Amino acid sequence: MKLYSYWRSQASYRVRIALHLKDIQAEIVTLDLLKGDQHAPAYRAVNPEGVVPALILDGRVPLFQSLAIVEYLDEQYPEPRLLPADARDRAYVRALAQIVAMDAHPFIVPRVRKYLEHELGLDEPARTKWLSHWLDAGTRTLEHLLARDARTGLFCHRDALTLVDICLAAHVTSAIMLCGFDIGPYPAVRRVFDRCMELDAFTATHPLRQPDAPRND
Ligand SMILES: N[C@@H](CCC(=O)N[C@@H](CS)C(=O)NCC(=O)O)C(=O)O
Repeated sequence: MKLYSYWRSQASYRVRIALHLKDIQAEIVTLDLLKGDQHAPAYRAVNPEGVVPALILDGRVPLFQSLAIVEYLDEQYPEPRLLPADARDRAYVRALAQIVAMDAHPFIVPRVRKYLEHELGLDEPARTKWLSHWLDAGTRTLEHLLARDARTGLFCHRDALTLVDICLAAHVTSAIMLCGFDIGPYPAVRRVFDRCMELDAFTATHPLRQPDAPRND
């Protein structure tokens, strides 16, 4: 199995966490999104959208879109399960996951940041303001939902880790790395994030532990 990834990519981090939770070994192939490796014809042949992650399983058509990949892994490798057994609970977990992955994350990806800079001429402070705004919007919504729902437990949905915790942790990690985001005002989100970060699956696959992460030496 081969995972195309970029160290700081929130979507790649989601898949790395799921692979680790399910004890699946995958070769990590890194692309430099800031240099434009995602646009190289060889990678476009893997994922015509020109984004990571993409997962190659067996030489057949690759899998792409992180939530689709995580759900595929969950179906093929059921333990530990990442979606609840009850249909209504599954819908809730998917809904929270999608608030992060589909409503907040698209605003902060490199191609959008590049467009703001080169096409709209926004300077760095304005771009950081943009990032903070959308990262905050996603976090605030999650906080509201977690605070009001009786199903909130040690994790977002009761006491077992699910897809939404993966999305929450990757989102908060991006927010901290991209704009020093303070999750202090969001106690429910912070509690789940801290709990996730006690687990190997989240720390061993952390962006800063990736082979393409910047080195401090
Ligand atoms: N919804 C997609 C998002 C994929 C995506 O936008 N990935 C970013 C990195 S997190 C990327 O590769 N961006 C390349 C670019 O913006 O040029 C998923 O969840 O897989």
